[in-house]
Amino acid sequence: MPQVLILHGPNLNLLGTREPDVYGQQTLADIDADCLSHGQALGLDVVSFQSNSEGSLVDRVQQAAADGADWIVINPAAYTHTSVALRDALLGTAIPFIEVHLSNVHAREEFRQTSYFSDRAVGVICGFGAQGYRMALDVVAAQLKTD
Ligand code: CA2
Repeated sequence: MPQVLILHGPNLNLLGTREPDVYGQQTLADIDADCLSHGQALGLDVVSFQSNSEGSLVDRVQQAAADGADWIVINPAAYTHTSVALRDALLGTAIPFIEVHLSNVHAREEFRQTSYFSDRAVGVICGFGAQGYRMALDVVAAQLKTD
């Protein structure tokens, strides 16, 4: 079964506890459970990982390459706008990835409109809340069919 790693960046462990108007009411556990079941329905082996630490996210990307992961779906959170290290890790693996954001970053502060990932992502989904992760998995399944 194709392996998909879902990576969540810093502070996303707080989902559902604060700022529900911006990020929705679902917890990260809710989102991960939904991704797991949606992935199963699509024939995908979905594994999720969240960290507040840049180095741990880099390590997890490198591990995904060693494990032979087929796709990565990543919400780098604040690291979207800062992390050359995480970008380099992703490019170093050559695993195709989709960038997801819960909020519409283009309708927010100017600094959120710079991404260290978008130019190398297969695609970017933002503004659809937790639904964005499902959409990303749908794309992965469709792309795998055409491979
Ligand atoms: O919209 C997104 O998904 C973001 O990646 C979320 C990041 C933000 O820095 C990006 O610009 C856009 C922030 C995640 C923080 O999540 C929280 C959730 C609940 C309470 C507090 C923070």
